[in-house]
Amino acid sequence: MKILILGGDGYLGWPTAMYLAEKGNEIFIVDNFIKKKIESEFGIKPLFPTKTLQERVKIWNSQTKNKIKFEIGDLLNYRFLNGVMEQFKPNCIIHYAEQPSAPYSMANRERAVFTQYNNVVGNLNLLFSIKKNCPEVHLIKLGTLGEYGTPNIDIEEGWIKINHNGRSDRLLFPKKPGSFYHLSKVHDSANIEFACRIWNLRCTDLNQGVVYGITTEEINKDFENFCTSFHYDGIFGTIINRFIAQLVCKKDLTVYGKGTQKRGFLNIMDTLKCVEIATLNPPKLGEFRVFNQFTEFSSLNELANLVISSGEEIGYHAKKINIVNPRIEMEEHYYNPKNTSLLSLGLKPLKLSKKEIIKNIKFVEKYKSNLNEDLFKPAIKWDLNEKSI
Ligand code: USQ
Repeated sequence: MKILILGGDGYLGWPTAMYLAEKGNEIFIVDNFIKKKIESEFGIKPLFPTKTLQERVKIWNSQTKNKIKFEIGDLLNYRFLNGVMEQFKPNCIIHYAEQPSAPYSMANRERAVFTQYNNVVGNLNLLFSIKKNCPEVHLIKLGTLGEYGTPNIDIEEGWIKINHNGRSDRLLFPKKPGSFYHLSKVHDSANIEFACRIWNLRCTDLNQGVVYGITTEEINKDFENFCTSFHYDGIFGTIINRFIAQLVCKKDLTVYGKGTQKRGFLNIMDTLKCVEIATLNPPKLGEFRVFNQFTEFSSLNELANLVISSGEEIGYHAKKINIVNPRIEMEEHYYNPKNTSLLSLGLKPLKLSKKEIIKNIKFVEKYKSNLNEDLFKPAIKWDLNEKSI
């Protein structure tokens, strides 16, 4: 397949590019380096020193017959996007190219507006460009499980049948997201569903949980050259990766609030498998298909306890601390999201185990001197103060 990977420099985009190239697909990456710009704004860096995209692609192409191409550019630049589509003519597009941080989107008005403008308009440009250049392409869009929030009913995969006053319909599942970032993905989903309905486009929207992990088979081949951007800070760092970094620094694991919040999560290697499964099983033209992409769910306290007990096996004595929640989110709630679609298409999930956590602790230990403890504090509060408005 000819696969265009938008956001191919990121934590997930780069490993996806290598993984799908290794499977024999022709890969073309686009990225605008917005994450690097935000890193500089906040003075944060990924834990492992990553090579530039240009260097990584050059090294990858010198070592394998499955070459990767790339172009630096922005989805907000419609002319650029059309140029890529005309030149590459993809039959599959994987769209990761969005501002991915919930805290960033909650920092102030400017960053909330930027997040929604960047994500929603970039995605709209993509839909128009698909309609113009390749209406049969399979769009695989990275959405988030956080689009649903924590409703007091089971969470279906994107759609729900509703009976109301004696009539029934199949409607998009109601959304109750928890940040302006998560909202940007809700708006994307609505726009894509509309485009599938009126223009006969086809899309798989992957509502993904919180990803953890450091390595994939391709990264393992040459860690120093191919590692991806692992974050542990309060802007881009996701919870399990943060807990592991905190443990290695012998700091308390920062559980926000009561820690009874439940979240779905998955290993970075399962992200790649899920995306691959989607590429191999495209929906029909006109179909807007939604998969909930996570393999397990549990409470934040349970996650912290698992990281602590894993650390104990190799001599760490960490504890968790329930700090005042910087976010506004439900802490005690019902949670039952469904995830049967990817399983029925053959996903064999990796489980979060002590062994897996210890493996990741050992990677982080090697780069311990790069860890900046100041970045463990939650960077942003959801309850804006006047200055930030
Ligand atoms: N949390 C802590 N302690 C921390 C960091 C986070 O208790 O040190 C809590 C948060 O309050 C939240 C949960 O952990 O309840 C998850 O937070 P997160 O920062 O790991 O993840 P989140 O901001 O929700 O966003 C991440 C990705 C995003 C993706 C999303 C999936 O950054 O791109 O869309 O996970 S989901 O959470 O299902 O929406």
